[in-house]
Amino acid sequence: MEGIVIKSTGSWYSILHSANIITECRIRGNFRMKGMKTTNPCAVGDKVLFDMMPNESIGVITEIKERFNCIIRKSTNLSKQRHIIAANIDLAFLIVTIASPRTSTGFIDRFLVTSEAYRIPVVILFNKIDLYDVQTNQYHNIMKGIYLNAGYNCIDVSAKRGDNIEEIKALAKDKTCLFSGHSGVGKSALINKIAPELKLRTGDISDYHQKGKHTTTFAEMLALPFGGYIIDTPGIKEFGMVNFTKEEITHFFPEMRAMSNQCHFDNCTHEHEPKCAIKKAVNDGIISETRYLNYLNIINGKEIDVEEWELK
Ligand SMILES: Nc1nc2c(ncn2[C@@H]2O[C@H](COP(=O)(O)OP(=O)(O)OP(=O)(O)O)[C@@H](O)[C@H]2O)c(=O)[nH]1
Ligand SMILES: [Mg+2]
Ligand SMILES: [Zn+2]
Repeated sequence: MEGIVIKSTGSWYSILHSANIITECRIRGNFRMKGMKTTNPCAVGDKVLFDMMPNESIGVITEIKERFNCIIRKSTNLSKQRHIIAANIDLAFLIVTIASPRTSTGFIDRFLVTSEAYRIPVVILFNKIDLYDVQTNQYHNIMKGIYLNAGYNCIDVSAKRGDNIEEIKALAKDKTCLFSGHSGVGKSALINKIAPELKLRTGDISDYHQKGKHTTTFAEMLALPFGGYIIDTPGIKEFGMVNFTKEEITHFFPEMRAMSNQCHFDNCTHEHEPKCAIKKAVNDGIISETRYLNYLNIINGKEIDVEEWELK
């Protein structure tokens, strides 16, 4: 039988198959995707084949069908463990908050680079705009400007007030969408605003000040009443990137990709080479310095976040 993984707890997988039936399945202990060292062999969004256990209502996954994409992270840059967040995604929403909690541009850029690598389009949602004061609003405008300039669609939203929810609905309709971001940014709250009938659990106001508090504990794919699916995920503290080469990483910064063939050297890393078009564009204010500094951190395997610096 064939179905799609809509929830995974690590040991059990909920498989949605014909006529909207959900079957709980196990996966064989020795099951491994060829050449993939990940903590989870199978993720939400995977299309799988499974066999029913004789005389039981549970099944066993026998095969994972080829993915058209998936998004993988390491728990930190230094860790070797890789985790597949979700598979077969049409669109990723990265939920960002300026405060409570604060999202750094380093985190955003590691997420964006990874999504570019797997060819997953990203929309950045700046949530909790109802909480902004003059200072956070100023910071937000600079941050949003940086990502608009890099070519990303950015939308200001408020799960509390309902600002721009219709815009998210229009983008999500008939697609499989991922909702990702730190714990407490309001992923589940936004999904509840998009589809109130889902009644997802959200954190208490006091919770999101506590580090490591996770309200959503497992990734889950949810059907939207107007068509399409949203995958709600547990908040991630750090987005460690899997290893890419320096050349690849330039390619995953769209504003650099567009310009890198103008560098003097074909294999320019845009770090110290003369006649570098990227460095010139940063000096001329065409490419954001914050993005460029994050790029340098990524190619040098550093995990420093720009939030201690001024956004440029
Ligand atoms: N003021 C305000 N609060 C919000 C908004 N969106 C979410 N919250 C609050 O932020 C807290 C966290 O929201 P959740 O939806 O549980 O966050 P989450 O991203 O799903 O968190 P995890 O499941 O832990 O990853 C809750 O107390 C929400 O009520 C918003 O737009 N404005
Ligand atoms: Mg949640
Ligand atoms: Zn260069």
